[in-house]
Amino acid sequence: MNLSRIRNMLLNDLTLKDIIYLTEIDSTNKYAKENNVPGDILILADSQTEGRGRLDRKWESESGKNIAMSLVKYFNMPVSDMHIVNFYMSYVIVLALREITERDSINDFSLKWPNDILFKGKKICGILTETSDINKDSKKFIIGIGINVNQTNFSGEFRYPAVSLKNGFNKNFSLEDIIIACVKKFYGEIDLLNDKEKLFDLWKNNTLIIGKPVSVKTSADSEEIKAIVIDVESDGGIKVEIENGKKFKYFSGDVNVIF
Ligand code: BT5
Repeated sequence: MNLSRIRNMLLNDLTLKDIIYLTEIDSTNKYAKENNVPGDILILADSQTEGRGRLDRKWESESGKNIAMSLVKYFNMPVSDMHIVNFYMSYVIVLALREITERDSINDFSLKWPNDILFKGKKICGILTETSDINKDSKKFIIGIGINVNQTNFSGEFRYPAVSLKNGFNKNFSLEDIIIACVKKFYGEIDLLNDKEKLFDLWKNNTLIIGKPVSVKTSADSEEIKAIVIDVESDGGIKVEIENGKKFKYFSGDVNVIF
């Protein structure tokens, strides 16, 4: 990885203070936690041996071909707003991926509740946001981002089909360019975090799940519920309607669009 280019582009005019580059690590999020990495630091890894998703699920990624990074950031916000960081991050990554690929259409890159980015309906990026210091005004967020870039085969048994930029565009992409674009968008749009309603409007304008039939799973061992998505609300909940007209709102879990 050309670290000096990333440093030149990101450490001069943003509030980002430093970049930690690791060739191999268990998980960039875990590293940030265990080493008490301070705010405004970006951790990059070529390879993760124990990449994680939510609920201790695995994030699988071939060494050197993809992006695995964690951004540590402090935000002053009430506990009731903490979910917006996750929605913000997924939104800015969609903007960055559209810029890199020069594809503006929602049919290419779109958002799937709560924290996935899809390319033509398949998962290209996952985000794992972990928080600490939640009793303090200034809360610490470790925002972990995995993006499938130049890997072409995904052999894992994924709940949702996986795809990379290389699969979609038939060429290799520069990992450095994508890292730079994502971090620039993150700092560039950051005022959106002060306008929750606007952020959620933008998020909703970039998802294809509203109005679609989905199956909802709220935990690993819960039953799948078939429903239609009615809305994603600014409290982070997804509102769905089941067959008998009853409406439910979920704050965690997964949705799969039923095609
Ligand atoms: C996520 O969780 O999608 C969050 C992934 C976050 C990964 C980053 S990499 C840097 C940082 N350090 C870490 O250790 N993690 C973060 P979730 O929504 O729970 O989805 C996990 C599920 O996605 C798995 O159970 C698989 O089904 C599927 N999956 C695993 N690897 C994938 C991949 N490369 N592409 C698409 N889907 C994948």
